[in-house]
Amino acid sequence: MASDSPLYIGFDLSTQQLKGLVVNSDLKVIYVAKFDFDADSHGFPIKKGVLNNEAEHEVFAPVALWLQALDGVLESLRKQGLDFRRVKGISGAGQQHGSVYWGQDAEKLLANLDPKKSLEAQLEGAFSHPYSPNWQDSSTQKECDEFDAALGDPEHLAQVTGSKAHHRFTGPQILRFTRKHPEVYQKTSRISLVSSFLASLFLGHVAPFDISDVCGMNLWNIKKGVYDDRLVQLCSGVFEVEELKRKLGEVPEDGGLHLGHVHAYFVERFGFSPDCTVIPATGDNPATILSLPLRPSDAMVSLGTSTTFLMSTPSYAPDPATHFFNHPTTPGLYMFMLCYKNGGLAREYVRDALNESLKDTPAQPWANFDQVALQSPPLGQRDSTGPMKMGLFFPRDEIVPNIRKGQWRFTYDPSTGSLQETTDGWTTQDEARAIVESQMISLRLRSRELTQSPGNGLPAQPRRVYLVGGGSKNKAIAKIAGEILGGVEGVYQLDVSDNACALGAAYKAVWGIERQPGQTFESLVGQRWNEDQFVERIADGYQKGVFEKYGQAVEGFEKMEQQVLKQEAEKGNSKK
Ligand code: XUL
Repeated sequence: MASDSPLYIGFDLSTQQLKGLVVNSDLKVIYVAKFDFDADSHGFPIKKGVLNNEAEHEVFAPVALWLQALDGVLESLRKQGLDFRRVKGISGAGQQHGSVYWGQDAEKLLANLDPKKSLEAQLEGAFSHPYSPNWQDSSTQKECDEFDAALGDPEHLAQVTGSKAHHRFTGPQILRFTRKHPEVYQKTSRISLVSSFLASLFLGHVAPFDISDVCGMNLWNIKKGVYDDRLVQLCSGVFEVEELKRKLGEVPEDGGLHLGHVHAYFVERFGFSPDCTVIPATGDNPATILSLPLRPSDAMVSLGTSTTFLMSTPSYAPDPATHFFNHPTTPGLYMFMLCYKNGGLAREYVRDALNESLKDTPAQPWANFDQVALQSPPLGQRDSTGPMKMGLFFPRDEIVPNIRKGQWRFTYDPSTGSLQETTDGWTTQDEARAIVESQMISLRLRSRELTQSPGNGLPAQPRRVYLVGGGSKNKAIAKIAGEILGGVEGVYQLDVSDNACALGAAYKAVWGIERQPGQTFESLVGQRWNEDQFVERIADGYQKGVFEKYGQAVEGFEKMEQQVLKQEAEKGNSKK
């Protein structure tokens, strides 16, 4: 490619770092720069990127830290030799739900940025509040109860906004803010999400919310495409509704909209071209589904400390246990998300118990786990009509379903539908397979209404299953994922290390600038994406017979969850 060909930057402002990733029009990564908040920042007493006030269950991040990080990432790209003149578009991915409170002088300070100074040196005074509540915050139980009640119950709130009330969601956070800091709230001129905050810095004025990220607030009526007046009324607390509406601002529908050119600050300080255009930054999860041309009916499973499941789908079928967001680029599509609290840790506990029972400390701790999981028959069934073993394994409180931490083991007889809570016959060996099955069956149960038959008389299932994150390297997990979730084209590992969000953001910038009129993201990225470079087929998906057997197990699993939830409620262990 010519040395003056266009480049695009995708930023990823996440919990523990800011990353800037530069791609060309062919989607090839040219530069990556990182600023690790704990390791590279100075002046902030943070741990893992955040501060805690345990007494009130608050988790929050200093906004000035992010300014320092952006100064750092841009400097690092300059040092690596990036010719900023070639950058035609900028977009970003922000950790979802966090909010930034701008003060009365914000617009003036943003408009008059001085290229001789760093962003941190001149924008500290732009905020009415120095901190941004973080998605790990859980201080808003009271406000969540009010949000859930506002439309009748959690089901109705989920119908309208795509999710029931969650501690981290921005609406309940803002309501608590009006109560805890009423004077500061009044002095707040605008409220940004982390994503729109990032876009604001480049634009030199406060950017609107992104059409997908706005769905993480419990305020946006997804079907109507407007704020829900009843929820904005609740969220404004004792203050005027119109005042809050002004602080929130408009929400443009087009995820590829040209918000404006970069501010002169970036032109003069770094040598950006004056016509470099800012495209709306979105949330980190919506950006993740843009890291490849994910088609409706493809599923992405992120196997990290917690499990996240993402799908692009034309169906809108909200439920209090799941999330729906507007798709970040494609009107008429939605992003479906399951966000578990448990995942990797639960698998590690079983792995360690297994190695201990085998009196083995293998150099590769997963080797025995994989071997045992693969040797065990599906659902621990000794013969095709025997009882199925299944369980729930939650070392942490879980939200899908909403239940305290704990372990429950059952056997299920699919021929009679009978379910029995018992540890009889369970061995540590059985658990290696059972833990992975439990996680995958839960995903299948909750996504089954969204999948379609791929034709040829095959049952409804995803077209492809993409695995990302640490657990995707594990062969046994990939194989069991394929057996349970299906996937006519197979199970793939998406190998973009931990760059998925930043890549998705960079691709969004490419699409925003280079799309033909009416051209979708999927079409543009689909034409340019080099599959061999990023994905590898690592396991079979749909296998006739096994998939259907797990279909029976899904029925038993659903019953098992209901029974456990009922038992816990009766014991008074129900969890908010
Ligand atoms: C999603 C969520 C997290 C954050 C940070 O609802 O809270 O995934 O987006 O990554």
